[in-house]
Amino acid sequence: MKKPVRVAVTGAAGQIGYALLFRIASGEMLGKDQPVILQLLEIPDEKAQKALKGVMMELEDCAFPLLAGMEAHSDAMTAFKDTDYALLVGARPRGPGMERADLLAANAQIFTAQGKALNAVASRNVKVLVVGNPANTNAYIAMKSAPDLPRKNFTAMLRLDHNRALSQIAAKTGKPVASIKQMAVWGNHSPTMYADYRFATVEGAPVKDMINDQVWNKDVFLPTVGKRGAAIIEARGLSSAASAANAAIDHMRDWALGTNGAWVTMGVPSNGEYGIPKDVMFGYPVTCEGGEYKIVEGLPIDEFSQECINKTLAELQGEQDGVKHLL
Ligand code: NAX
Repeated sequence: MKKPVRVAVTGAAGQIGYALLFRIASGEMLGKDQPVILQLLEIPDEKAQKALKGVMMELEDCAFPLLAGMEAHSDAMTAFKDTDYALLVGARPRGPGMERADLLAANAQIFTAQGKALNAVASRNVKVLVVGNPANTNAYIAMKSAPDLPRKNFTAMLRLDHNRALSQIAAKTGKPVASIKQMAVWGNHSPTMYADYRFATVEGAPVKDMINDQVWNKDVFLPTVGKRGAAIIEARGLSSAASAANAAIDHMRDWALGTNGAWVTMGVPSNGEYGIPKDVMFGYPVTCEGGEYKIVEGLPIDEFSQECINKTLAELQGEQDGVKHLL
């Protein structure tokens, strides 16, 4: 059996946490031969800490053979100690009457503190995934607050958008979702994201030839993927949780264990690829190998795609500008 690794999860008593922790503990994220120690962070609030204890009781009751330890924390400085993986799920939701600037500022406070804590106490190789919204900007803030850790350790979750795009293409083409390769999602985890199936194939055949309908792309596909989160809230009365947790598992598993050449989407700090300014936390198609991701480079960007990329980039830069004074 391998040596246990430490996995920190914030917002552990929330609804995504509830869909996530059991799958991490069962080995679905890091492999069925990898024991894990869960380091769970919740706000100090008595109700949240009590709810966290309840989740931990259930985790105990699963008697997971891979769960080598479990801790409850209310301080990031202890929760992130020596952690190898950090899934930052907890964030401040938009309250009634809250302006966008207030939301950005409230989250900037959380992710500055958590970035600093990671910088101070986490493993130097920690892999960080930010799920809490606005995910890209929160990941950017955490990265900027952790100057002693490599920038590439910080990522944001675009995988739910990627998976949503795959399932829409599967439905449209009538092909199994597993047969669709080379999907890409560019930009921000928001309705401005650009899901791009121009390079996608099914059993080697180009998806765009199978669909060949730019009106469907623009008027149906992109809005369906972009507004899927709102559609789930409308239908379920609650925001996506199981699918978000599933995407977080996919993201971390692929980053840690590799994709065997397959493309997945991750929000990662730009090094200037595709003209995106350095450090912008941008959704890119990537492949993963040996615990490292690599942006797929050299893809042609046509006029429509460039417009979409410019729009999502402008939104991200607006968010980034909104928190600049707080960093
Ligand atoms: P919940 O409100 O159910 O749970 C969030 C939990 O985080 C709460 O228990 C809260 O006490 C805790 N929390 C808040 N601030 C914290 C802090 N500073 N440290 C530790 N814990 C803290 O929300 P849930 O549905 O689980 O969603 C969590 C976040 O994921 C939200 O920000 C949500 O917007 C975001 N999402 C991101 C997605 C993505 O694709 N990137 C998709 C799903 C989801 O909407």
